[in-house]
Amino acid sequence: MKQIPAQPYPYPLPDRGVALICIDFQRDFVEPGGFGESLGNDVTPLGQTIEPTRRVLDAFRRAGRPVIHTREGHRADLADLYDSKRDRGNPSLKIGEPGPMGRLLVRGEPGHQIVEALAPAPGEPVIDKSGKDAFYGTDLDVILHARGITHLVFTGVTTEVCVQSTMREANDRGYECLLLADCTASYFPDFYRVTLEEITAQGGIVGWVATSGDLIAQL
Ligand code: TIU
Repeated sequence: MKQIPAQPYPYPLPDRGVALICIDFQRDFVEPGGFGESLGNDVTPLGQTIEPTRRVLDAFRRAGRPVIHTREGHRADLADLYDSKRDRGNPSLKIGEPGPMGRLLVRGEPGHQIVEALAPAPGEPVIDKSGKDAFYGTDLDVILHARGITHLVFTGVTTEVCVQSTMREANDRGYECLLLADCTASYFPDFYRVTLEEITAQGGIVGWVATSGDLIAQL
């Protein structure tokens, strides 16, 4: 068992059963013209996570360790879209409406795709989800159990929304969760900072936070 320098104390990294989970690195969140921007956000902070995450992804692949990707989005017929989600905040463009990268947050559209630098490799599961939490309404838990995964290393966007929702749920399901600080970002710098503090407070009540360099050094 290796130890990764982390907050609030070193993260135990076993030789097996550790998966990298890449949350919602989609053009709709990361690039201008997508869902994130339609909600009134400046998307630039999210782009800074791509290069460090690519290095982690490469390290997991080289080490032969499992990688799982998630995407937030809806069926083309929007049958899985709750009215509450569609109408919340009266956005400039609603989910399902045509935008610069196709229909907003709809599966199969250009904006729904994961950015090219972090594109899934053949054999890496991709979890499509309609909510923020990647366990809600998906087979993620079954896939993790089938592969004997007990430890999850989190990267993704945005920190306090889909990453935090999924990490909290994973923690309650008994997974040992590590978030990589330089591989996650928010549209709101304060929310990013406070989410990392929340996760590690109270003795790591949701899990651990480390940097990608410290993890890669041990992979
Ligand atoms: N709006 C926002 O910060 N995030 C989302 O809507 N989805 C994800 O975090 N993936």
